[in-house]
Amino acid sequence: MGTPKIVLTADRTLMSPYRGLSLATFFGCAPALDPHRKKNSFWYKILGNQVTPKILFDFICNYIPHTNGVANYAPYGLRKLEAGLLRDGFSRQDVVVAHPDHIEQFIGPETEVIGTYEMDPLGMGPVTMTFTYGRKQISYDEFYNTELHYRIKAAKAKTGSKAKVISGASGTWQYNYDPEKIEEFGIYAILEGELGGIAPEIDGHAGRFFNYLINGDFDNMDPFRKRSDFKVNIKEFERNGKKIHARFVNFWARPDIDEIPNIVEPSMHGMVEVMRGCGRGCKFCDVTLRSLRYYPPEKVVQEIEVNMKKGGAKSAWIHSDDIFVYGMDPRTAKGMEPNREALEELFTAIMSTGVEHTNPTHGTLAGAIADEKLLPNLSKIIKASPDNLIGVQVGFETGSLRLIEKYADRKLAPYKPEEWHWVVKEGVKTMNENYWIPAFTLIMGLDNDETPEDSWDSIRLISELEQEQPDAMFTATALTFVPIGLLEKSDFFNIGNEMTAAQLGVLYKTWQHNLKYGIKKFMNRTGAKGPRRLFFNAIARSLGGIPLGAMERYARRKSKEHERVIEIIKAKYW
Ligand code: B12
Ligand code: SF4
Repeated sequence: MGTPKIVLTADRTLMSPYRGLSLATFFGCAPALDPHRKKNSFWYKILGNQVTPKILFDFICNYIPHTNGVANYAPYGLRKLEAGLLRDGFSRQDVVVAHPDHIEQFIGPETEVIGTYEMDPLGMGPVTMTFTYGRKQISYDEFYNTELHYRIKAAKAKTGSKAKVISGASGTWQYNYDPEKIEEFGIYAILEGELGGIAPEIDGHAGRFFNYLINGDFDNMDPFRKRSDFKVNIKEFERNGKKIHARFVNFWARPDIDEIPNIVEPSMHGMVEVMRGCGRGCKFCDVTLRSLRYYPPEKVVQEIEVNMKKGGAKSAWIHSDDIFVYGMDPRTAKGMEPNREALEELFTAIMSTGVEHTNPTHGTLAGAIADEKLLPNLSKIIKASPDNLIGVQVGFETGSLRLIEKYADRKLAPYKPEEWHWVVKEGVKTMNENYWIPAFTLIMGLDNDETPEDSWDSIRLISELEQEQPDAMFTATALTFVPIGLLEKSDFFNIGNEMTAAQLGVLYKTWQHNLKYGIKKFMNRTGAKGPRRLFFNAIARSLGGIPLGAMERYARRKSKEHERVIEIIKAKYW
């Protein structure tokens, strides 16, 4: 292949199977470099500026395979864009989804546009901000996104290519906070939505958008064009006394299901969508801003078949912002009661493809328990068992009834905010009984409105779960608040400077829980007994104990109150 008109790609952190370890897919959020590390420190002598050793990161974040530089798998959203372009008149020779490590071979004088899929380009996502103390360190997401843009820039310079670089997908809002990067990376334009961070759905207009780009229509486009179209917004930023101008293309659309093309090449991790939007309306969430639509089971099956036939997929990762909303008619289901028949039909169709395993990306606890037959029936269909556990990401958010009512009351529907603790406990029990394992996320510093009492509510709720259900299987990850969704005008929660003693307690409690759960799971997996068991136990404890030890040292440095919180947790909530 020569140099096609349109080159699409994503950085290494989004183009890796992470050796098949599902939790490792978030490893890109880990800190790569600490620019402030003191040169005379112990760690500087060992690792220089590196925080997570690059050799370890690059081993776990192994590149996807490629065929002559063409990526064999790509992020699902990028596959949608590719499919939209092919549908809208571009030929296969015109469009390539390039492997990031071979990007140079596709960039030349004939290249018109280079499109990058960016989920966390500057390391400002919630997981990343937690791991890098609020971007005081540089994450691998940012590191490899920067590397990709530098490679693109160098390849353009080498070949004299005038290709326009366009950044798309959910993370592009981050450039508003660090606009110098737009110039540094040589980005022509940023595609962004009109509200709350989430990317505009380009499915129905892929061809038109790229034709505008190729024809130079965005160079001087009238910013007052009619609303249904793309609008160019030349934003002005001031940084260190210098004015920066950058081109943003704003767009918002709600494509009907038949305007959303099916992927034609395999997606990363065998992921396929079954719905868009969620409808529960949590204020801190951006995906709920996409309106609710469901894929019919046949469309889901067609995409899974692409992943199976062309990508050798044996499992289907079902993208749903809340799977238990699938098929629901919000006009009639006032209490968000799940549509069991629609869900059964969906999962029956998914299993009919012959996949060995399937699991949804996200679900809610309230949805899981609102119909007592739902989870048992679904588990039967998808053959869930102790050897086929169903992992799902679930929002725990907070143990505070005040905060849950204020920011996420419909997350609990059909239950009431005062029933939240019961919903959490019942949800974990029901999920576990049916072999589902929730991976909980909590929000630290929600809208900068979290009091110490709210944090203690979270600590107590996790502890009660552990006491009342000692065999419960779940993980809990506390993430810092990032202003997206309806709270986009709020400030970031600055974990590096603003973490209260009680918030440190939440972080400590969640790590401590994961350590206990992780060891238990590991022991069950290895089936180790006797001295081997003791040996593995010691290794797991010392590795898992590293973050706990770091937090204890942090507490000692910080204040007596921080130390006291850790002591209380150890004495009362261990
Ligand atoms: C799957 C997924 C992942 C997978 C990605 C696997 C992979 N390699 O593909 C994993 C688990 C690794 C992951 C990690 C992270 N994720 Co994620 N992830 C998702 C999820 C669930 C689905 C993404 C998806 O495919 N959506 C469906 C497609 C169709 O939508 P889309 O991607 O936006 O694509 C459309 C448009 O953006 C556009 N488009 C796509 N690409 C391009 C490119 C160009 C050039 C153009 C012009 C247009 C364009 O066309 C598509 C069709 O309309 C979303 C939730 C969601 N509802 O989207 C969160 C989501 C994108 N993730 C999010 C975040 C923050 C992260 C992390 C930073 C972790 C965290 N929570 O802090 C990391 C960052 C990873 C990294 N290395 O950069 C947030 C982003 C929020 C925001 N607005 O910033 C989301 C929205 C979840 C949420 N609400 O918190 N994630
Ligand atoms: S339930 Fe989840 S996806 Fe739905 S609005 Fe709330 S946080 Fe967003």
